[in-house]
Amino acid sequence: MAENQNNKGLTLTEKIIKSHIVDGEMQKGTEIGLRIDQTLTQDATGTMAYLQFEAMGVGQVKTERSLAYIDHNTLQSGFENADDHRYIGSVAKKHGIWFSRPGNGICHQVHLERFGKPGKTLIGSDSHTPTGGGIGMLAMGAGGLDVAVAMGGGAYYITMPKIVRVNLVGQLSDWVSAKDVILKVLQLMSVKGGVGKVIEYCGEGVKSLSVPERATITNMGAELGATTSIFPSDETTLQFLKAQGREEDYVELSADPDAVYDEELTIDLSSLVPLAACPHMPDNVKTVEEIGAIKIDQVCIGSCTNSSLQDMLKVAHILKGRTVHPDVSLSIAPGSKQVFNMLADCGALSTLINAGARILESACGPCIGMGQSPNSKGVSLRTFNRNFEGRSGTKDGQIYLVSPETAAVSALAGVLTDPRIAGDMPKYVMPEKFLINDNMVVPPASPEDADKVEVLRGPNIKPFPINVPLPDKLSATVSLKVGDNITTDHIMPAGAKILPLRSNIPAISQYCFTVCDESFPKRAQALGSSIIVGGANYGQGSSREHAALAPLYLGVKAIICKSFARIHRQNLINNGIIPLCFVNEADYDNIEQGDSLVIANVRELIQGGAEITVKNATKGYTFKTTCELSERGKGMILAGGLLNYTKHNG
Ligand code: MIC
Ligand code: SF4
Repeated sequence: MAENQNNKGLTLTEKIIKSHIVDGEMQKGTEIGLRIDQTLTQDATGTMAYLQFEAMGVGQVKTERSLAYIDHNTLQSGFENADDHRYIGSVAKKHGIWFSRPGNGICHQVHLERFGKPGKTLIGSDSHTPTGGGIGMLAMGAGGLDVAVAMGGGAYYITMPKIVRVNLVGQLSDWVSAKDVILKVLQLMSVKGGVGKVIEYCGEGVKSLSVPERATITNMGAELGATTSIFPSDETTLQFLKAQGREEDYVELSADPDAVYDEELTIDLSSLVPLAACPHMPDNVKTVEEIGAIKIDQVCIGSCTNSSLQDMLKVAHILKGRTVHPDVSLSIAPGSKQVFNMLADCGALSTLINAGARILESACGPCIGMGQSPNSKGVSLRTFNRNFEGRSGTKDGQIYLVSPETAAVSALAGVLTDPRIAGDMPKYVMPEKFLINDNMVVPPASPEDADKVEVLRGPNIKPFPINVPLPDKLSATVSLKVGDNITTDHIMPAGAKILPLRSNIPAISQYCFTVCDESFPKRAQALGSSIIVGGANYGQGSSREHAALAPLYLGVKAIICKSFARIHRQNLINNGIIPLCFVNEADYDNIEQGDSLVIANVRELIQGGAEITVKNATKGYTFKTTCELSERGKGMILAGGLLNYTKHNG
């Protein structure tokens, strides 16, 4: 193993990779294939993942445990979402997948509580799958097709990451919490600072953080663009597993003392203060004090980042005996049925209701624009992880990402408030045992009975587009030019109106890029074959494959940009859309929408792996691009995507 020839110790990430590697070598920057122990899907990406899984013709899943969660599209304002839930429930039953029913909670929260295991690998068709890093898993977000392949027993491919050691020292002060830690990391590293890296948390400070607090940090590590984030599995992990009645899942895990890291960062927890990510990027971080007492219209508490029992108990204690400010609408969504039930049993739910909180079901809800959109220009404080423009459902909504403490204290004050002014931090006691009842997780049929299970498809479920092999020459017009940090929420917006179309690519594609340019879908379709030009970190954010499938349906053949976000780039490759990067970033400035671009011998150039010359036929000049691909990646682009590739390569 190249990186450790001197018998140097291993990082925790390397240890888990070493025990799961099935293809390639642990050499930084090269592609490696990992055996995947567990998979998860959610409903907004799940229908596509299962349609793709069905298309692969695999019978029973080959993983140790696969789960299908329903948590995103829970607002049923038409038949579509309910049909999708039914489809996922039936397909799960047939193929050996456990089904977490609507109402059971947000996939990442439930998975942490009930199924995550230290030392295991997990991929999920959701970018916040790294939540599992809080319990010492190597947990990564992936496209639905990658999850389908893993369910079928195939390896999951990543670039062997660089590993960053974040050394935590000291201890958090009262009113400062895990959310402030990850906001600090985002401020230091930015939304593209984690690309190609795993963030490993170490040091004395780790001990003071509970598993749900660690999970808040690894969850929002997705916003760094990181492959994943991970904490060691220690005494605290054991306590958590014991409380969940799962101590048999415990293994102690940590990095070797002499492990070698690529980068190091120290954060003194004692020096942290309450922070907030200002509109419209999770790395636009300032101290709450610095932002000042801006008037707020809404507060939302929940999401996979901050919806644990610990978060909810804190909030209940802060709100106890008080009333939410008259100008503020406060909504609270407990992260799981377990959390909800326990809040009810201990009386904290009554405290929240009494204070005027609008209690929502255990689901993603407002985080994905499924209701609770703020008023126009409304200022909304949210304990969530993303504040991209328009994601809340209100285009001019001003979303600030904060901790539960800041959210609760501000909800009472009516203005953004540094919670440290609220006096002593109310004390809450975490129970030793959680309430365990997995009655909302439906087991799959036995393999013998699988044939008898009928897969129920509603009329909303349409076949997904499959690309064709790459031709020798590519001639296409630039249908759109966008700037830096384009998110998948720009490419394929979500929200209550559009999400029900997740199983219907022809219909959902009519919303593709409409946040940036209303006329894009019609124009791209009319062109028949086109190219999108982007800036740096193109495709950051969600794992949604729809951000590749909709452009594919509209005839997009290639993206040329300054750099890509990891999961989106893989989704493009999986669907045979060529991901090209400018060699000279200055060439970005010369291209305009409407320019006609030509790549002669594109197949040969992709195969050869050298620089790819693009001719701008409209302006009469050429420029160079790169398309760094593994042999497997090249195969996928040439074949027109992963499904075609596997058909021909077994
Ligand atoms: C998100 O937070 O953006 C989502 C919705 O959970 C997505 C998945 C999706 O688009 O369905 C994610 O993070 O991958
Ligand atoms: Fe759901 Fe929001 Fe978490 Fe995505 S970030 S999984 S939408 S709660």
